[in-house]
Amino acid sequence: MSAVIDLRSDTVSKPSDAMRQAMATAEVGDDVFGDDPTVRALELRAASFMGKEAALFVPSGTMANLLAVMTHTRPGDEIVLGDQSHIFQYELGGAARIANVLTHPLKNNDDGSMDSDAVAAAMRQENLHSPGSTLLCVENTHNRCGGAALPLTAMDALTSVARERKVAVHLDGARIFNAAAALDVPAARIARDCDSVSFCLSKGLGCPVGSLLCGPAPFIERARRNRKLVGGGMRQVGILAAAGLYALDHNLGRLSEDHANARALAAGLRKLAAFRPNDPETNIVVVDIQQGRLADWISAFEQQGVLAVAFGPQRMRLVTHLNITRDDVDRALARIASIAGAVPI
Ligand code: TLP
Repeated sequence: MSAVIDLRSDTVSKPSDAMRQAMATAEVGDDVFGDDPTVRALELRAASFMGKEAALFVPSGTMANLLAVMTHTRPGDEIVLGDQSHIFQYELGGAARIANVLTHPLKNNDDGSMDSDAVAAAMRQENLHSPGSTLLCVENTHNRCGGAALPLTAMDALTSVARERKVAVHLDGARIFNAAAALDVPAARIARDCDSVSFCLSKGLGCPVGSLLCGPAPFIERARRNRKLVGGGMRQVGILAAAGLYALDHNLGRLSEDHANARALAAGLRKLAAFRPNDPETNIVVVDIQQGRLADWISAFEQQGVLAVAFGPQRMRLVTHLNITRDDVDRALARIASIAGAVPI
């Protein structure tokens, strides 16, 4: 069979030879002692990209979000977040299990935002009976909302409600550079009024591993202790940080290619009666299945060498990334059309 086209996630992207070369030659030291110059360089770089004072290198986006929740809150507090957010949907309830906070989910709108009046109404003052809300979590781009880039007006409405209530804001910016490319603004503008922001190196940026949590220096120092608490202190990890530095230098400018490829993929799928795809703003295509069963489609795709994941009872997700070319998209569409049995509409 011809080469598999893996659209399950941008996390499947592999480090390039040039990135591996940068990793192999990285200067390293024991980062728990603060001795790794490459990690320090990456943390400075990340903070400056996000317009924050400091940053912390962590193994995963999940750990970055967990540390943000642990560091912004005290056990027994409440956090307000989207019902479709990664923190609520996909992090095994770490906020509740490890940070010991209540999670108060509110409906995510299709554009990934939440209604700011609903957020204001949900936020509670601590009293004898009620926990206090101390953190609002926002996600941009929004994964389950089809990679939507939250408009700045929506970000600003949410951060101003939180500021009025003296509630901190954490932005899960796992794919913030995709949002920045789609909105045509610097990532720092998106994160401007958020107290902390995390982003991932291991998705659209093509690194094998790693995320950064960014925020004020005292917050990052407390997060560093929490990272040690959950076992995330790493040693000669400059080898991984070097991949991050390489990606920030070389892989940001090309994200709009992934977005164009996602649009082409969605346009092709839209011609087949069985599928109703979103209008992707970034690199995530979500497809509502109109005919047949999702599981059957996923295995039929797989037999043709096209990999996708289930993303709801009758919804599939396909993600473009730096190992997917426009030719791969065309090949994937041809393979899908060959099994669709559907007449173009
Ligand atoms: N998302 C993964 C899966 O977990 C769903 C994916 O394939 O998209 N925030 C957001 C918005 C994410 O999409 C993800 C990963 C994370 C956080 C967690 O990052 P990792 O996988 O590094 O823990």
